Amino acid sequence: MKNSPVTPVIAYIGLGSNLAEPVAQITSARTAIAAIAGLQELAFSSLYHSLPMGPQDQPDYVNAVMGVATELLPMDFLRCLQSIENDQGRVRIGERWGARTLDLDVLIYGDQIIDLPDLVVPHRGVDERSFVLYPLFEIAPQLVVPGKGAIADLIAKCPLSGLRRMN
Ligand code: A4P
Ligand code: MG
Repeated sequence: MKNSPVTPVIAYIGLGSNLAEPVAQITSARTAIAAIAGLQELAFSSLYHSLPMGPQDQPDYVNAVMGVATELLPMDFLRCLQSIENDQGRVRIGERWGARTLDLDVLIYGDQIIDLPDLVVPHRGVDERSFVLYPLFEIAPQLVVPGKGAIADLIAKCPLSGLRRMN
């Protein structure tokens, strides 16, 4: 019997970095993500300079959002992204929202709402963080965020809070 073909799901990944040359971190993460088997890059936003959310005694961030089509199941998708974080020197020192070389968040996975101990999708705060919403809107202006509403409506309520497009 033949395996039935898997229908790819459109997913969005949030990329963030504020240590060890953030622009280079984001650029090499993009290359590593695009090389994952069973995944294809569809879109990549501009890079954005953002002020830190959380502890203020840390450098400013560079953020971006990538759109992909993927055949990976949600937990496999998360594990692949975490191994890229680890490859790029991510150290988890326990401080919530502390500085990091690379953070990769599963923002959206198709129209799914996932609430597992290790994976919550849409990602918490996706509807109120300027450094997520503006790059997401740039590459997917018609998107409806599952359970949250049209991105155009979400962005209308979200101040830039110091966010600046870099390129
Ligand atoms: N996890 C659950 N759902 C997800 C998901 N959708 N995507 C779990 C990725 N991970 C998810 O993450 C902690 C745990 O979340 C993981 O074990 C995973 O199973 P982490 O990457 O180890 O830690 P974290 O990123 O510090 O925690 P958290 O609460 O996810 O933080 P956020 O929401 O990622 O925020 N300021 C600016 N300007 N720009 C930023 O990008 N990022 C953060 C981190 C703080 N301040 C920032 C930025
Ligand atoms: Mg995170």
